[in-house]
Amino acid sequence: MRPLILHDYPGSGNCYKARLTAALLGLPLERRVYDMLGGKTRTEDFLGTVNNNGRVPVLQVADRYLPESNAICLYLAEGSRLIPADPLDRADMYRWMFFEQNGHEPHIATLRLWLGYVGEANLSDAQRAQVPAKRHSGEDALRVMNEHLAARDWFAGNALSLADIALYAYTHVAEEGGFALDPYPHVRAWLARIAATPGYIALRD
Ligand SMILES: N[C@@H](CCC(=O)N[C@@H](CS)C(=O)NCC(=O)O)C(=O)O
Repeated sequence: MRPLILHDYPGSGNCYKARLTAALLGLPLERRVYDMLGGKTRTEDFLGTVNNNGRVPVLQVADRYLPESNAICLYLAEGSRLIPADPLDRADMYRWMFFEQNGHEPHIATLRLWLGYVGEANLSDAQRAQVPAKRHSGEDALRVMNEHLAARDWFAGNALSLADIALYAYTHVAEEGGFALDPYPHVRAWLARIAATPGYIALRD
């Protein structure tokens, strides 16, 4: 495989998805770290070369740049055990990856960023007004996950897949956004299963 460069921010769960996928598959990644909170993913150079959407992660393969965490994971894991062979299981994996981007990350990751990194005192009035709705939607996502995991160990098929990696990234640090995980025992057991997987790396490794 050609050298893989990850344009990265260490505290980002989206970037961590790519690092965790690569680690579980034993793929070497070269990291280029940006001071995201200092605006370094919004410079003219970054926007013109790496991602005109101003965000990380971006995977660079030779002179091509691939943004979007879940697309990066799919590229890294192509043909591997992290993508179910059965078409319906594979579709189920996509389903949870889409859920993660649509029904989980916008609430749980955003509250983690606002409350854990930016700080409540520094939020704009518009951001502060959105906190209760994001709290409600994030708790609903955790409920949906907990119910799904009541009868199974993994989100899709019967082994760890990219669906688990995508959902793990911000669930395991949801408490940094003020989400208590106590009411979700099946989610907590699943988090422990992932952390015990050979090759696992922590977010801040
Ligand atoms: N849907 C994208 C979201 C990427 C994203 O929001 N990245 C954040 C870090 S987690 C970022 O780079 N923010 C910088 C900014 O908005 O200026 C993905 O899954 O990769």
